[in-house]
Amino acid sequence: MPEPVVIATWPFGRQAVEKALPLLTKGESALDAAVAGAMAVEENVSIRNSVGFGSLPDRLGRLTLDASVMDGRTLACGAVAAVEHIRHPAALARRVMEKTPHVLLVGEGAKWFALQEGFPLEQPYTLAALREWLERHPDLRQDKPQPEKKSPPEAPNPLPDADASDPETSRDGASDITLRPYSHDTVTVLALDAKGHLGGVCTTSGLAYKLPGRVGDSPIIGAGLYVDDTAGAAGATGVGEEILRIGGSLLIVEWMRAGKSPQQACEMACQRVHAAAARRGVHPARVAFLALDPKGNVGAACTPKTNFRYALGKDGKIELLQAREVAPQP
Ligand code: SD4
Repeated sequence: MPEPVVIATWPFGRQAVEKALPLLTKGESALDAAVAGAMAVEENVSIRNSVGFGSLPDRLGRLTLDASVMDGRTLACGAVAAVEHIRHPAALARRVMEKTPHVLLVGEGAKWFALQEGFPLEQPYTLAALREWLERHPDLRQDKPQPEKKSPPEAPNPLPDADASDPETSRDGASDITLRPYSHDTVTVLALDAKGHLGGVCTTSGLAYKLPGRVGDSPIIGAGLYVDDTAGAAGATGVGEEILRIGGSLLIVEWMRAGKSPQQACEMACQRVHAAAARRGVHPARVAFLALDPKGNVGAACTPKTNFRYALGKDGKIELLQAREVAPQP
């Protein structure tokens, strides 16, 4: 049987790994360990750039959360999107998986279900997060790009972070959405347990300053997360629109099923993101992928300038590793 392994996105994912690894070592299931790890990160309101309560709200100041869970043994999965006032969307997603015949509940319906299940409604805002939200608000920034006068008028600009002085976000060849370091908001946790089963969780507050109602990849099974004992587990972080466009996590799992290593599969997914951006004539956005195969091999890759780091727990040790940046093929 394989040694337990757990990986989680971003340096704050270390908290998830610190929680999950001892549970795996004690023989708990991959799904239980991954959910416990994700909840430890959701719990921490001081990680403003992370997930859950205390993170940066949407354009109008509402904090809405998304999460998904998947069990590699059975392909059982559950998710919630755009849910407010629930501290642990990962636990709620698991409850959707276990207690309903559905996969995804959204908004008020997800909140109603949470109440039925005994989850308390809580106040998700911290003063520190609200202060930062106001200071960095893209609609209030002095240097924000001035809209060109065009007719007919364009749809509301979905660029939360456009910056006229940044060649990547200036109008010429801009990414659709560019993430600033402070708007990283997702922990994806993938675990392999001592019985050889895989489990995964993805939980997020989405992009800071997102348009109200916007949902990214994280609660979409196959985009932000996919887990199958017979092939591997994959998860994503970064600009969800790019991950959704290519069905990132399922794609990686299917490449592993076809014989690619987790590392090769993550790099191929980055190339797919580049190809999709090239077809729209834009710079590739910042995205990152993590993968874990049923033998415990790990892969991680990201698009340029993403500076993606992840936490790995294995053999009783926890490390923070830098993922390989994949440039577009000429
Ligand atoms: C989303 N993928 O909602 C998430 C955000 C994220 O680092 O991962 N930020 O698009």
